[in-house]
Amino acid sequence: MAISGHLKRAKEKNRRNAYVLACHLGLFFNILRPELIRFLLYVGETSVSLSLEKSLELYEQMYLMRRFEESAAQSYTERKIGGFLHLYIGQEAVATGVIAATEEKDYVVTSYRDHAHYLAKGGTAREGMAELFGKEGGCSGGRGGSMHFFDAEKRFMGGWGIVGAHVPLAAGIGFAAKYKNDGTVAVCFLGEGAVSIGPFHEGMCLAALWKLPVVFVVENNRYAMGTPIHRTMSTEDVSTRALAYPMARATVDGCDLDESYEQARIAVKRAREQSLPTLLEYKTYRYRGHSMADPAKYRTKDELEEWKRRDPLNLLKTKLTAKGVEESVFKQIEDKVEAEVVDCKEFAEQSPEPAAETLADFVYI
Ligand SMILES: Cc1ncc(C[n+]2csc(CCOP(=O)(O)OP(=O)(O)O)c2C)c(N)n1
Ligand SMILES: [Mg+2]
Repeated sequence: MAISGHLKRAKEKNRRNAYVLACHLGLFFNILRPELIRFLLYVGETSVSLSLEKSLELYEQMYLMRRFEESAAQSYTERKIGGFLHLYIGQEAVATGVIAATEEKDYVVTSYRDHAHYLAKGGTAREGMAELFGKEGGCSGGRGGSMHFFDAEKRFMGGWGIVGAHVPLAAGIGFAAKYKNDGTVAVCFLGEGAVSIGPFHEGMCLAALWKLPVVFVVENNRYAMGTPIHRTMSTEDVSTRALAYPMARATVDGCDLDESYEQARIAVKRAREQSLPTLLEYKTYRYRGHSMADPAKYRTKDELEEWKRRDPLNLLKTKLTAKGVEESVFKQIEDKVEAEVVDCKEFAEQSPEPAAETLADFVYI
């Protein structure tokens, strides 16, 4: 009896061991499979660099983003802008490089830190600033403000305030593109603070399951409001979120415009030609607080200074100077942008307030 009991227990233990081994092997292959896909997808890709002319055009765009927001910050302190104001300063190479890799017909959707994405998608500084001022001439008729820039005609699908909630929308846009077979791609920008939230996983799950032409761009600026990433994730490698679905992934230097463009170009091509999603993690940093109301005391001066040494605008300028672009060329671009920023503020100030009788327009009651 004692022997048969012993044998029974030994058999059970063996079964348990076999089960644990099978689980480990399953886990191993589950992780290996997307990594293999990732490797195969990159094989045969030759890099395409930005021309000098295009780089200068994008420098102008980045300089406009920077000066547009510095001007907005000034207007905010003058109380000309109400509500929230989340600045993108420091992250410009991400939106610029990624959107440069798309076509006009492609869709972009993003979170509340949306001014730069709107400008990169063809939005005007005038309509952007008027939106911040809450005026009729704004891109959302003055009803959206900083967090809700929209321009459906330009295929800029907003400006969303609920963290992660726009990720399933991006999957929906990708689904429509695939259903209509119109060759368009959806690009979804989100913060690293969104990758542990339910809707992020719902969107990722469907994009992988239905093989949707979507590029998810996580802008990892290391903080979600005042919470550093190490307090909410067990890994610093945000791109590993792609492994579960599985989906191709890459980690990108978000300060370097060329790399930003190149990795997005590969992902957009994959979406357009093979109808496959990608998760790109861009390592970046915001120089200001979460919003104008945040003095950002949760980080050290040294940390901020270290990131500022890799300022995306300076990095690009240094690279272009090394290629022979003279200071006078930058000066010309910067003067043009300064005039545009002055003009957009004047436009915003002169644009009328929305009429009182339109108060309930665009509102679901
Ligand atoms: C579902 C939800 N929870 C909480 C908030 C409050 N909130 C606004 S922004 C934010 C942090 C998001 O950080 P991240 O995604 O990293 O974007 P970043 O601000 O760094 O661009 C939080 C928690 C919200 N808007 N929505
Ligand atoms: Mg963040």
